[in-house]
Amino acid sequence: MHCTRTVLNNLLPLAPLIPHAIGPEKFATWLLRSRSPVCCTNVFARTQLYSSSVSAEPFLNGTSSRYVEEMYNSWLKDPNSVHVSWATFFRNSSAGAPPGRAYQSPPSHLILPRNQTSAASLVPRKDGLSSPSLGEQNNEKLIDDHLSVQAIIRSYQIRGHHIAKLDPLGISSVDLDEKHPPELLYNHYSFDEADMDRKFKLPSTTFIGGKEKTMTLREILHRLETAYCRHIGAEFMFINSLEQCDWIRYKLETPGIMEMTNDEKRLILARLTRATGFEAFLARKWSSEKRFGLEGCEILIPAMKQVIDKSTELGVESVVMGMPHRGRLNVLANVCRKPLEQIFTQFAALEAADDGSGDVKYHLGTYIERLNRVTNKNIRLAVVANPSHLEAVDPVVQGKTRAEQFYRGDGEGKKVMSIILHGDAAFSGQGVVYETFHLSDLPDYTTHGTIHIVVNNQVGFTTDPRHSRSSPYCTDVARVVNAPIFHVNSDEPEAVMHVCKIAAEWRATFHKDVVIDIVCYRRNGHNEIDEPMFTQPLMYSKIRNTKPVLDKYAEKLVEEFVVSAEEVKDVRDKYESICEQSYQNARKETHIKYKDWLDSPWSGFFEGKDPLKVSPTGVIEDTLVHIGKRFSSPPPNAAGFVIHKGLERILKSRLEMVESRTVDWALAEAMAFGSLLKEGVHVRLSGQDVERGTFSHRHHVLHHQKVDKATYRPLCHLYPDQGPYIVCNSSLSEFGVLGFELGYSMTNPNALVCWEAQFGDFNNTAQCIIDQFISSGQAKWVRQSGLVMLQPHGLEGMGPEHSSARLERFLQMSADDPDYFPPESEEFAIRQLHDINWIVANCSTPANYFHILRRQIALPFRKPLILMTPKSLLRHPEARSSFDEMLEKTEFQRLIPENGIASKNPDSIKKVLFCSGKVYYDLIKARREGQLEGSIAIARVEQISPFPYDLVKRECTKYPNATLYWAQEEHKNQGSWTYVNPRFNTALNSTRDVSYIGRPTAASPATGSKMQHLPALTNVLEAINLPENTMKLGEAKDNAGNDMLKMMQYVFPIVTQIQMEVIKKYGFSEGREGIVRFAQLIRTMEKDDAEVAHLHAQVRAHFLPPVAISTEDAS
Ligand SMILES: Cc1ncc(C[n+]2csc(CCOP(=O)(O)OP(=O)(O)O)c2C)c(N)n1
Ligand SMILES: [Mg+2]
Repeated sequence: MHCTRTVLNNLLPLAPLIPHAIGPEKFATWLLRSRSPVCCTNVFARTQLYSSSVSAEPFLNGTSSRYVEEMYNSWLKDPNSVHVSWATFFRNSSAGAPPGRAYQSPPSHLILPRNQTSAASLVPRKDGLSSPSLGEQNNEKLIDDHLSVQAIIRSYQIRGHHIAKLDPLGISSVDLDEKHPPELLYNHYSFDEADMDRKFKLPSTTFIGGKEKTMTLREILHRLETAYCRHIGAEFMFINSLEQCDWIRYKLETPGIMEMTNDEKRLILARLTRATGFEAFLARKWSSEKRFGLEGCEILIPAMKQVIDKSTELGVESVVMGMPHRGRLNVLANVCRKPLEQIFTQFAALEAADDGSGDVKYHLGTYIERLNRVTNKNIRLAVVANPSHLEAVDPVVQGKTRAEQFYRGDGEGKKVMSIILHGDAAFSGQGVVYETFHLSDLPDYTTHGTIHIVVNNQVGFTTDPRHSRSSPYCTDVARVVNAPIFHVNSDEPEAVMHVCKIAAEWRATFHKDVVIDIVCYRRNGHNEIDEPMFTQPLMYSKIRNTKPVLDKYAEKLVEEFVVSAEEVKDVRDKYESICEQSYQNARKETHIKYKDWLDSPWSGFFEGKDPLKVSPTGVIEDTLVHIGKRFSSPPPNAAGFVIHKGLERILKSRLEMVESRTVDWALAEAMAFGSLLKEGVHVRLSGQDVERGTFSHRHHVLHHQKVDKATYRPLCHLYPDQGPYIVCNSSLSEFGVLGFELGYSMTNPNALVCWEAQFGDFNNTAQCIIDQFISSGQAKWVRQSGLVMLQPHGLEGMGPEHSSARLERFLQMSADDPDYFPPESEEFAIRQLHDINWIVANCSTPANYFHILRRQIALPFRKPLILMTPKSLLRHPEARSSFDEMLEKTEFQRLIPENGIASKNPDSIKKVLFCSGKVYYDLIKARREGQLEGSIAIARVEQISPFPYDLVKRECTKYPNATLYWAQEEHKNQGSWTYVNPRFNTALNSTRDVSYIGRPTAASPATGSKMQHLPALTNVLEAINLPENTMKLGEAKDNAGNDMLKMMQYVFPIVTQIQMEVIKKYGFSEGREGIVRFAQLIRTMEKDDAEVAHLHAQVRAHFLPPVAISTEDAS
């Protein structure tokens, strides 16, 4: 490359001098104008320049330098690979030939290598005969001109969009750049007026000629302008596929390709009339209501209809759409054909006939099945309900689309497709757009191409594009996935229809994303009651003087004699009377029905079901054994499948567990999935690294150690007629992927759809999906979802960011009333679940995990499940369950009561500790170590929300003499405490108090170091002992049996000395446990910290020699 540059640099002074007097101007335009006498002077000047010595090699200008570079590289590899004239040139140039001397014309009788055409032969003579050998000068110009024609064509294909007339207002630059790209300027090339009528052979990279192979330069430029610089600006030359580039070039360049029949034009007019009439009608009837109207982009409606018509014609049967506020009602009315009555009742402030809190009208979804009149085919149209949060619906739409494709067996996306609409500011501003694009080509997430339509009104609320994005176009984000982008002027309806047609065909052909950027304007303020002149005065002065597109287009068609003025009026009047009739009907309505706005109806799912009956979740032992064995085995009949040694051990220990009728966490999960698959339920598990499991515990995909990409998924091979199992590692996105899985879960209730966070902490980057969709979706949109969020949670000294799934946030968003104890009955649990917005749980046993997963499907309705899942418990020897806890007649335990020694003699129990999740194992260990099993009862609240009031009350009642505690490992302002505290009071009718045991409040979820983590945990555990069970120092022995008092005597002077600095800092107490922990800590301290090293030396000298304290706990 260095060499290439050197050669090129040598040659740069040789580039032709430019007649600057003409000023920057489009090349084509200039050439066309250059016939005038004024331009002749300049042409003359150029001609003179050609004869000067410095321009002896004029083909070496900036535009062709890349071409030259490629040729040079190619020549370096093989001198015969380039034309002999180039070979001579490079040879001479490399040998140091002075400027102007490097090029020598080849002998005319030269036999050319295969596939190589003489440049001279490309240029037909003016008389139409092929050109004979030209003289040396002519040859030079020939090459130059040939390169120039190629370069011009390519420049228009690449950069023509920059000067296309895209803005209907004609005031701003859609790509934020006023400049004309130099390669589209006349002075970039070496032609003059005399060349304009010369004919050139067209290269294979263009279709502008149609059937013609040669064309005059004038016509070439004209056709390029028509294809690339009128009202469509196409960006596609970055796509890494010649086939795809050619496909687009063909669709844009072929002469006459944009022509439309009169019928097609009339259809556009009719659709525009409806789009315009709808907004006008709403504006008249409800002038002060916000509706985020489409005025200024009414063409969106015919555009969407065109996409749908074409796609239906190409085989699509179902379209899932997502869109923001702008024009939403119009889309529902005129694209989906939602009954106008239902839309109009939304303006009437009526009471709702069904449950839920509802949403503003421009957020609601819909689902319609209807006949497409153009294609005469049935089509389903769904618009997914969405919150205010712009673009958040994008991944949800994709997940829903993917699921529909899955259930229809539409593996290539031929029958189901998605269309997503965007605003210009949101499209470039919101990161989830990027996250969604990155799902577009992943095997388990692709929807096989989405059509994105941007309503680019060149403003976002009050902010100009120049202040809202750094990229030239608002659509640049789509370039990352090689999606072609078509910018189009909204006031040119036929151009818009043309790109819509191309987009639909592109998707059907390549099954990849495509973007239509409708460059339009916003006739009103951000909404109808907003004043735009405050902030965009010039733009809005222009808008005031801009005719609506309907008027412009109608005038055009009248002029073309396609329609008469009377017909235009007639169509308008007709639509007006349709609206009026629906308005009158709507006025008779007394209620609105949220169900009318459901985007994903589950027909047949609820019918005939007892809403208070849960199917059993226990299974027969044979099922457990069968699944367990399959899950523990390499592929059957595949002896050659080489498994990693470590995995062999894991499989072996799994099998041993099955044989001993026990399960650990991973096995329980596999059994839950497997048993649902057996019942024909589809199971999908998605998230970062879920196939193996972040903690290397799951291993749902076994990898052949010798054959690349050869894998085996045991859970896909359990039963011949089982439900499909999908486990898929996702892109590194939470917002996008969680949204996707939510959408997936909405499509069919007979699927267990699980998303697993890498660590629970990371769910916060998906907070929008959690807040706007998962916790509130049913209330706002009567839409249910049984999505499971698996979230590794627990403070294990791994630092602040791998510790807490922020249980407290989920609990705070739970909608159960802390002051209401529902009536106790057989149906207590199911009624609670029925009424809650989601379930929040933190299971402590594999069996309970098994049951709660299965219960998701056993419920007669669907609720999201937010599950804190363990990390250390995945391998904890005590975190095991027996098959007995999973068999028929067993079920999910909302609360696991104390069932050890303490439960046998409840009256003598002094303390009852309630807890949830992993801390249970720390508590029982401390209780065991303190030999307190007979005096402390420990109960586990497994389902935290909805709160098991009945079971908590029962457990407390059982221990009338005990003090009640809530123990948690999370800090006091985190975890469950603030949620459970008032609910305990309600459960106990405020007759008994519940005290808190745990860490103090903190800003960060967990400490950054193990050194601080362990003592803090110790504090939690110590609280069990205090106050009644504090050991006397004199009685205490450490693990090695050393007398603690003696130890204290050794250590005390130092302890006193360092107490302020360290002990207090790390929260040690002087109890036995505290001393032991302190000693352990000292042993594990980093010695390279000066303060610690000093401390270490002192303590070691006085304290450690006589005692041997187990460090087991500190590991
Ligand atoms: C995530 C998010 N941030 C901010 C807003 C507030 N907001 C509503 S509309 C809007 C402007 C959107 O501009 P654009 O995407 O160009 O759409 P337009 O309204 O112009 O159609 C803003 C900032 C929002 N709804 N969502
Ligand atoms: Mg906008």
